[in-house]
Amino acid sequence: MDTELVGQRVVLRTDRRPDDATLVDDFTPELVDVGAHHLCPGCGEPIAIRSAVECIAELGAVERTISVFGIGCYTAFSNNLDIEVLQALHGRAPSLATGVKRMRPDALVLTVQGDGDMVNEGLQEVLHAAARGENITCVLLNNGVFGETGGHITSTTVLGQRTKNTLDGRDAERDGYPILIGDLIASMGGTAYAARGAVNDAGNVARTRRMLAAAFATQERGEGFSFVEILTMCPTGWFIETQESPDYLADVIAGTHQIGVLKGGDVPKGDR
Ligand SMILES: Cc1ncc(C[n+]2csc(CCOP(=O)(O)OP(=O)(O)O)c2C)c(N)n1
Ligand code: SF4
Ligand SMILES: [Mg+2]
Repeated sequence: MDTELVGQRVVLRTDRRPDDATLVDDFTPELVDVGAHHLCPGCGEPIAIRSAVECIAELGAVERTISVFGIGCYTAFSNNLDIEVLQALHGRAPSLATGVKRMRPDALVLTVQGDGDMVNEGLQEVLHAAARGENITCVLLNNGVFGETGGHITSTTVLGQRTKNTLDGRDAERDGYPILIGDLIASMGGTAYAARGAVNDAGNVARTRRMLAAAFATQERGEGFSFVEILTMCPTGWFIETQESPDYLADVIAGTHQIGVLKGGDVPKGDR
């Protein structure tokens, strides 16, 4: 592959690119290494995590941020991040984060968990952290499936959603109803801020970033537990074409897990 300078731009000459294709200048976001990662094309999780670390950078809190990751596809993406990452046992991130925050009250402490990790494997952990009003921020990447282990049903899978073991869609009589975890957390006394965003289009990414910023601000003011659920695409686990997954998120997942602020202020009008 050859490169040459054309004006201010570096032009790549390859067999596969048209001659006038250009490599734009370095848009590498601070804190995110764009080296190879192992998530699927079209996965929403890297977008959600990138949004969180960009908020942390804007806060100027990079050096004192300690994140605690659960176990799921997103865990591998922690290798692409230049922030402190602790690895929790499956479902236990809120308890580990509690210990970190109590020992290091000046740190900005967040957890990153999937729906299988948080709502199946470790539901009591996040509920008790919220009930105690722990001054931490828990981020949920909700794709409605155990993605890493093959796309099985989780407690957030919506009615009618196809998963590996509900190929004809989740059925309430057979499989029960989904847990609306964001609404449940919002109903708890120790929760100062709760919101549900999504990364299926640019508008929702921007909105989700405002939610993350509001959650971190809540923690910085010492107001108690903050929670941001982010709906993420999982075309592999949903068994659909990659390009269909943003609309599938909007039509199927967000129809039940409705996007908006669920508790607390700090978000501009237009978000509920
Ligand atoms: C105690 C324990 N049980 C089960 C597993 C297997 N396991 C690893 S990742 C995973 C799925 C996680 O799903 P989710 O949290 O929704 O994250 P996603 O992969 O969808 O991002 C499971 C069940 C494990 N590692 N440890
Ligand atoms: S299986 Fe789903 S959650 Fe996991 S990397 Fe692929 S698209 Fe993302
Ligand atoms: Mg999941």
